Amino acid sequence: MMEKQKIKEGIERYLKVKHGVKLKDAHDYQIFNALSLTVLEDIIDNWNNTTETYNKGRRAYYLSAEFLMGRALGNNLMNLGIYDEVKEVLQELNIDLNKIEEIEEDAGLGNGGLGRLAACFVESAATLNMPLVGYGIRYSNGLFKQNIENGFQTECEDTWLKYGEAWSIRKEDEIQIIEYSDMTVKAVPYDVPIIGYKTKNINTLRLWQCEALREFDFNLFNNQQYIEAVSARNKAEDISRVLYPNDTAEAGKILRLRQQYFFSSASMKDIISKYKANFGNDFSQFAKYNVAQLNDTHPTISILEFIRILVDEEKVSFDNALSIAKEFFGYTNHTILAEALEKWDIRLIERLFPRILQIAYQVDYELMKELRQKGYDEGAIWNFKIIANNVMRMANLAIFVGRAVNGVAELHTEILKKIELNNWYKLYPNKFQNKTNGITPRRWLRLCNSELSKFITDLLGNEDWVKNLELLKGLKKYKDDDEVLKNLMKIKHEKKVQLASYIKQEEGIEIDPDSFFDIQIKRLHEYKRQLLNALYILDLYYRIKENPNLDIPKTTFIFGAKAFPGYKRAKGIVKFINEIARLVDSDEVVSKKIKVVFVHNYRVSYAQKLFPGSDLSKQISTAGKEASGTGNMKFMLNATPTFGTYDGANIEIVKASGEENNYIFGLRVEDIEKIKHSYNPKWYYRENPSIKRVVDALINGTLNDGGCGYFEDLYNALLEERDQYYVLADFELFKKEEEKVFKDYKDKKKWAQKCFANLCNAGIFSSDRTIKQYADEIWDIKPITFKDASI
Ligand code: 26Q
Repeated sequence: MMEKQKIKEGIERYLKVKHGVKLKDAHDYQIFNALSLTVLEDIIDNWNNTTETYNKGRRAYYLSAEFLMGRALGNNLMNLGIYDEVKEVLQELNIDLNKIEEIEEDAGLGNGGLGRLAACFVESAATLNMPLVGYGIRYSNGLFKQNIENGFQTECEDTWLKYGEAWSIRKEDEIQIIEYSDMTVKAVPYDVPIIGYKTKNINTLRLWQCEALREFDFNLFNNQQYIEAVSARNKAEDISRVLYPNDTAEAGKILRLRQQYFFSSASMKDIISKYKANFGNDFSQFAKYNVAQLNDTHPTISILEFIRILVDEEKVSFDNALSIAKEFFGYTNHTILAEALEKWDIRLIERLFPRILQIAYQVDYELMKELRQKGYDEGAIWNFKIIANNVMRMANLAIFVGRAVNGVAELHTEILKKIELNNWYKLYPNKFQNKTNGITPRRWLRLCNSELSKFITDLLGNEDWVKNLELLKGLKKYKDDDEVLKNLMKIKHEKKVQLASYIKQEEGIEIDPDSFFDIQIKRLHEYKRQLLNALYILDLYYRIKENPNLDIPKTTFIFGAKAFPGYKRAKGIVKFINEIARLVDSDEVVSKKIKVVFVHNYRVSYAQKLFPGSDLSKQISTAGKEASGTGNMKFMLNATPTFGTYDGANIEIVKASGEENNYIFGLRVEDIEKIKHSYNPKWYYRENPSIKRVVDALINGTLNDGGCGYFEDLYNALLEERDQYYVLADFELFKKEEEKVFKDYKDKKKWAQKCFANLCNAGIFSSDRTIKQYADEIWDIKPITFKDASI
């Protein structure tokens, strides 16, 4: 534990040496930096000891193109158990810790669920003392910043490093050299400490930054060819310059492929060189000490790079290299759609790294050999092939080589086994596993909702639940206790007041904390069906106009979502929601009953304010499309019922907390399976006047997209393109279910009990549970602390 005096001295010292200022003249960002460095300094010994200890035993690596970390300071102080001390020290210096936390830029190095999952996983692994190292890319620009202008989404770059970044250490002496056929670059590791909750172990997230071998070409510069002189440097820096802002596979961008190879190659070289340093050149022991998890197919080229290094540089035979790889890699799938699986044009691969393509052919040959031996005919083999139709199918590579293949929720894994990857499942039934996602209770409850955390701790008598979330079950005995339920709802109200004031500050919009907060926050996608929610709200608008006394609680509908900049239809939906917001506001009667807010630039730090201040969690994806969802778990953990389809982890949420405490509606996977060939949205449009009214609003001038064609496109998506996501088919069911919500909400006690039941049963969605399952069932790693080891 750090003493207060030490913290104070540290801040003053770092203000002096890093910023050249005295405390009284320091800006908030300088105080942020100085405080962060003070804490970092204090943990370095533990960090190095942890690394040394992990180096000696079996370790797992989490390879991920994305780590959506959000802010570090608050979480680190809390996990170290010094949050209150630091708060007091700053108070004595007349500084508000909260303000210092708020100036930290989010590390937005991810798109959404997959990236945030990686962040939760490394935190859980640290908390559990699990020897797990994260490997990723240090993008100089994270996911774009979103603005809303006149209802339209606009984007600009996310320069999160602009004030420097306090929480990582550049490891100049552990640079790796990465070779493409047309360029050679440096991969510079930046190590981020991953601080677990109340443990001395400090884990590592190693992010690679791409740099040129040389700063500039001196001769060109002397010739006054200034642009040419730095062009190689720029080309190198381009590789880790920006995170691609799409969260589904988008066809062949060469720079994206360079990025994938860049961090895959750097990570493989790093792992192999550490192995050699610790255990020598005998690779027969490699898989005993190392296991790597591929977070989707984005790092899958690691498999080929690994084999290449072993064969070409370490003189291991190809057969041996392949069998080591088969023990070394595991693969997690996060997508259901077959067409979203990553494929790379082999001409691109050949152009950038021809040797990798040769290796891929060799691996493919081994696969075919095995299939032929097992009696598969050539037609069947075609579907398994790694290289076919001039593309490399990354999932096939990952499944063939992987020691395990896992989905991220029960339904998702079932769909993989029965449908999408059925051919593979029949070939390797034992490879397939389920690992239902989880979230870290530290960030998603203890940090973002200290009020609810205190309530829990007071009832349970201690804070053990933070590390053992199943202990929340112990709250169940209070499920009928009026006092407890009242306190829970008091806290919820307090968090809604805080959220309302944040929204006022960020959006300039006033919302009523006494209204019902109905929230949908996630990436914008057609399959997630923000459009269904929006059409419902528009219908509600018409119904209130018809009947100003419509019996509903005053409701605030909140949306937060970034649309991929090139995804026109998603951007149309953003505009549509904002136009509905405007329409509602412009009506004196309706605006007394409902309000629509689209918060801009939804991100981790915003999420930490939204989940605690929610009354209803909207999870309304087309059944079978959402692999898991993790936002749904964050609502649940903050005592908020789910309003959702029977999809992804919603199913497990409802199983854990009871159908009666949530709102499940809509077509299920098997219903959709039955109607998919005969589905006719025009029938719904003709037969249901409410549907007709809201769909027509898209084209009859009620709502205006400024003539850009967005709304007509949405209209066509629903009626002319056969409503791929069954929006109209689920409309009436949605409406009935929301009516049920409004009715139930009237009974305050019963509502509180639903909230409470969700909290009590959220334990299984801790990412600690998920990580333990990966550790036991795939990685075969065990917790280890450095005091146990001889160092
Ligand atoms: C691939 C190739 C080229 C360009 C981009 C991509 C790409 C990038 C990001 C493809 C997919 C992603 C991200 C996917 C994602 O976030 N999936 C979500 O993963 C969560 C964690 O498992 C699940 O809870 C969500 O259901 C799933 O949608």
